[in-house]
Amino acid sequence: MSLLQKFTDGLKKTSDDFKGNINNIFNKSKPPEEILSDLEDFMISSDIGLISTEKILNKVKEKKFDKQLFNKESFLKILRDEMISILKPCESNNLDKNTKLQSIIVCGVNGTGKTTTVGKLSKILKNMNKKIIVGACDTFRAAAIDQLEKVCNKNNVEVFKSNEGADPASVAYKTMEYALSNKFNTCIIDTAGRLHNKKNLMDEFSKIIRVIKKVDENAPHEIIIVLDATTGQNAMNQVTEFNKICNLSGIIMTKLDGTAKGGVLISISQKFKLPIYAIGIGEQPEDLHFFDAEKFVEALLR
Ligand SMILES: Nc1nc2c(ncn2[C@@H]2O[C@H](COP(=O)(O)OP(=O)(O)OP(=O)(O)O)[C@@H](O)[C@H]2O)c(=O)[nH]1
Ligand SMILES: [Mg+2]
Repeated sequence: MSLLQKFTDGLKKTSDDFKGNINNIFNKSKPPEEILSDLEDFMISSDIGLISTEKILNKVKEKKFDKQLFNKESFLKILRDEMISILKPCESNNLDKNTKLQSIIVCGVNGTGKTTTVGKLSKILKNMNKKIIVGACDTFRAAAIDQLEKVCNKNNVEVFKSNEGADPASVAYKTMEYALSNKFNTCIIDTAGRLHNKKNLMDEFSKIIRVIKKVDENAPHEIIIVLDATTGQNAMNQVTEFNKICNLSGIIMTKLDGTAKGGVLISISQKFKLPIYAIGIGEQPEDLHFFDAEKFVEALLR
């Protein structure tokens, strides 16, 4: 199956929502002002974000509602061009920084899909012939360590673990040491879900970052926040809050298959301009893909 087909299947809910709304707006004959106001409502409720919505509306207005010029097709063209111009600069698959040991910390609030994403990502990197180790730094629950081992073992990816209740920073440190001395190419650290307003948990997260610098002063090479698309605009706050603690280097957005709120990727890109490394469009190990702006937009507006 082509990547476009996978994106199309995965983004079906958002795409159906987009299509349905746009068709409704243009199906009835209405005064231009009403069309404009409906388009504004549609774009805001689709999580495209205020700034992008405004930009698109201005471009639409430039067409002055000449009936010959302004129709669904010309609106779709403006929307497509604007989405690509926002998303394209955020497209990145540069997770191979060519260092001796690439270290990647994965963070986010509870249940966004971090652990499953670590499993999926390790599969992708393994297929790129990388020697990968994953650190089980969510030590709150034994089940979290078991879950990580399960998703990694499927792909023959080694997991470095300690016991339940161990200090996550110490597990991260030991994982890095082990990775360096055993010549791994990539070290991915899975962390526990944490709410940004829980100071002790955020302090613990800072400690993980601090401690691995003792093994490699350039570490971590990446701090990736995993966001759940179904949370819509709340994902924006999560990026803001985690960014206060660390320098996030990129985003992975999961569960784009489970929501009609896929437009949130556009407002996030517009606001933070962080690389989007990958998107999750399903629960299976192969359902994580490097982000491709054109294919994403094409699937959304197909
Ligand atoms: N539909 C869908 N489900 C996903 C996707 N990514 C993850 N999930 C599901 O989301 C649920 C939570 O995933 P986890 O990987 O355990 O999330 P987590 O962030 O590690 O959770 P905590 O460690 O408890 O914070 C699981 O049921 C996953 O299968 C996705 O792209 N699409
Ligand atoms: Mg987890």
